[in-house]
Amino acid sequence: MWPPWASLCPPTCTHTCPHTCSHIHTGLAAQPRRDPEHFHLELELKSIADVGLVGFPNAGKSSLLGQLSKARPTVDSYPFTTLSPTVGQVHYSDNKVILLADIPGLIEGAAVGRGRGVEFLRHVERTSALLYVLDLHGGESAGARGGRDEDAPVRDLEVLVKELEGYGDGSLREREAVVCCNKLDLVGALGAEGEDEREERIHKVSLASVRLGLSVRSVRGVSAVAGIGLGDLAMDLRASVEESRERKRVLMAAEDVREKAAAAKEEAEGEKEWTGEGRKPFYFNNQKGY
Ligand SMILES: Nc1nc2c(ncn2[C@@H]2O[C@H](COP(=O)(O)OP(=O)(O)OP(=O)(O)O)[C@@H](O)[C@H]2O)c(=O)[nH]1
Ligand SMILES: [Mg+2]
Repeated sequence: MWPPWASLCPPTCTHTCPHTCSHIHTGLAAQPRRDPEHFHLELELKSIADVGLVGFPNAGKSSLLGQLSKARPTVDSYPFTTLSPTVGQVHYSDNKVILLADIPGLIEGAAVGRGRGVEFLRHVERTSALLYVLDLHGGESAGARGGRDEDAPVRDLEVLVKELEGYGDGSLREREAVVCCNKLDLVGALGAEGEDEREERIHKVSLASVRLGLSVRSVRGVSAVAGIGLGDLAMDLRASVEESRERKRVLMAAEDVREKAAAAKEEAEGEKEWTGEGRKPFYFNNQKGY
């Protein structure tokens, strides 16, 4: 509505200044009521979670969400079991809570419209951190090679990062992250014998995350089904979220200081400019020109 202060006068007010009346009068004649304006608004729903789980179909995202929180998303051995985002709460012993969002699996080309995952990337847009979920046993790309492929998790990570880079302004790629190598129970021989193989695969993923320049807090080997490494993973997620929030808080404080300094400078320059007689004019709401 124009002018912005006209709403201070009730619609029945016909006074012009100078006058006295009980309501706050703005010094202008009351403006005639205008017809209401009509808008077409398109609202987009975005989940607000602290951590977003991203990974290929079948990597075990929903299984992890189910283990870390009380959420019970559908888990099955076929790809694209999850068709809509699910948010779960992770509770810590000191009563802190963080929210995890499980989204449908991403596939190569998601950023240009393949699969359904990209539709849901908007749900992780506003998260503080990402959890990359990789299938350490084979990974999605292992299928074409007839089963186990020790380099598949690295390739999966590369593809995921490329897809995040291609989404929106590409800032998801820079987000604070934890990489989780799931299905550890299926890699190598059972017990200590298979330890070297498991470590080697996780090491390869760690090297890849450094090479890709991700802001990775840790690379963890876990098993959602066997319950291996989940406590450490939960602690890493919390640390990532807290660090990311702290960084945001510092950036906002710095921005605030910059804005205040700019306003003070502008005001000082305004003082200098005023060469007229008497008091400097008062600008309503700092808006020159009214
Ligand atoms: N052995 C083993 N199997 C696992 C593990 N985590 C998940 N799985 C199995 O992997 C399959 C896929 O798990 P989901 O949790 O549905 O995978 P997802 O990433 O949510 O899959 P989409 O919803 O299709 O994207 C299921 O059969 C799980 O039981 C694990 O740590 N070890
Ligand atoms: Mg799922």
